[in-house]
Amino acid sequence: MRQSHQLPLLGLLLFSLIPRQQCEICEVSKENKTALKPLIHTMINSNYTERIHAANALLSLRLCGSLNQSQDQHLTEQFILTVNSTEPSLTSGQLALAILALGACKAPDGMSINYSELVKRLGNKYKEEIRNMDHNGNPLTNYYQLSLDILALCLFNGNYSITEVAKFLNPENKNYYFHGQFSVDTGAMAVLALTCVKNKTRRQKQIDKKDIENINNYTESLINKILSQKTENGLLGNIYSTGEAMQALFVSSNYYNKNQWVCEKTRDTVLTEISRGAFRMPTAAAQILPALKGKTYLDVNKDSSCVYSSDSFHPSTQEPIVSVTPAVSPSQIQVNYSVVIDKRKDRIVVSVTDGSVFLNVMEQAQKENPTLFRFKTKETAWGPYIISVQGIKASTNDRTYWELRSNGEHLNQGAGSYVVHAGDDLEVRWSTY
Ligand code: CBY
Repeated sequence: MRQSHQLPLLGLLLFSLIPRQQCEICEVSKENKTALKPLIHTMINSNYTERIHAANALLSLRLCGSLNQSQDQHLTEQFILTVNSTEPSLTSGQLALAILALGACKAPDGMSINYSELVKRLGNKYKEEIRNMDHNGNPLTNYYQLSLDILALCLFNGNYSITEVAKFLNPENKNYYFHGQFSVDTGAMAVLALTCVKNKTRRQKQIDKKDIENINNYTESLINKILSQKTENGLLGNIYSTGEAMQALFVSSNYYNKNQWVCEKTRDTVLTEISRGAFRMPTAAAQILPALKGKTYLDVNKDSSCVYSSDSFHPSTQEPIVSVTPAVSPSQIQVNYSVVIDKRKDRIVVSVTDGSVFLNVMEQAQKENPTLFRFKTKETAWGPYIISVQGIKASTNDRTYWELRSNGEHLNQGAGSYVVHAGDDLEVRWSTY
């Protein structure tokens, strides 16, 4: 054989010898892309109670190239202003998400963002989390946010100790569990953080081998825990943890076998849930979209040019995600509502309009008996969070909270989203996680 003929063959041989990471990414096909439009529409057109709560949506939209250039510019500029003005009161995870959103990609006219200043501030907030860990074994917020911090510090060259990461993100730590149940959302975010740290250490020389070994073992164990929460229809944990769990699985395909996860099954169940309206909440939409577009938070890169969409979404031209309810006056339904503290149960039957959410029931009960049913909320990216009932306040340090239950079951939605049904037995229960 002449040399010129041998060359392509040699190339092919060499290529087949390169150890490839078999990347399991089951992006939604071109034909199915319209199925994702309601998600994008929800994120762009939602009214966020505080602009910082749009961080997740901005990150997702920019990462997926779902905005056109002027929308990107407008939203990003507004967001910079918000971050700068509210920074002292942001939690570490909120700031980390904001940095990821702003630095998701590089806008053409390079809006001036002082990353190093923001990253320095994040480093300080992260240190406070660690200080609290050392103090009572819990971070100031939670492990989901701690992982977001490490991820942002890793992607944006901030300061963190690899040994500390390897110490805290041990999968046996209680902070991965709520009521003894592994939190898939938390595990997924930790896998993304650990993967970033591991990829980065490959390029550094003086790294303790033991740390790398721990990081590898932890990633493998977390992936197993995530896969053990796979449901029959392919969801990972529940519908709201599936998106980020998919991202974790995308970046860790070396840690599981092909037969352990059929990505297409998960994707198809998610697509069905989109059409049923499960992602009406903008943060829910934001957390599922990247995986459906084959993206992960590790694709955040402030030096890589943004990709823009030619579609433009305007409130007036797009169909709303929720089917419009008929214009007949809604009927009243009755539900049972109780506040449970240990063995004590204060119960009331309230009447609310059909289609009401858990929060409306709590408001009605409070109106009828403020002594027993008074409560306070705080706004979060997932809607209202119940911080206190009868003056008893949830505490991160004590791992206590007000748990929402319906008909004896733990709810997968917050008070502002869960739609109640006639005859429901609703409960807020003083719980320890
Ligand atoms: N985000 C965070 O800091 C939140 C991290 C998170 C793991 C989050 C879920 C996952 C995510 N993708 O964002 C989380 N929940 C946490 C850490 C917590 C704890 C908050 C306190 C703390 N230490 O920071 C706590 C107390 C265990 C908790 N969640 C409680 C609740 C209940 C809230 C009830 C109330 N008092 O208002 C509730 C409603 C469960 C219940 N039945 O009581 C709850 N969480 C739910 C349902 C959820 C899901 C929301 C889904 C939805 N459609 O509304 C969730 C996505 C989420 C938000 N919690 Co928590 C988990 C899921 O079901 N997949 C970072 C920040 C920057 O945004």
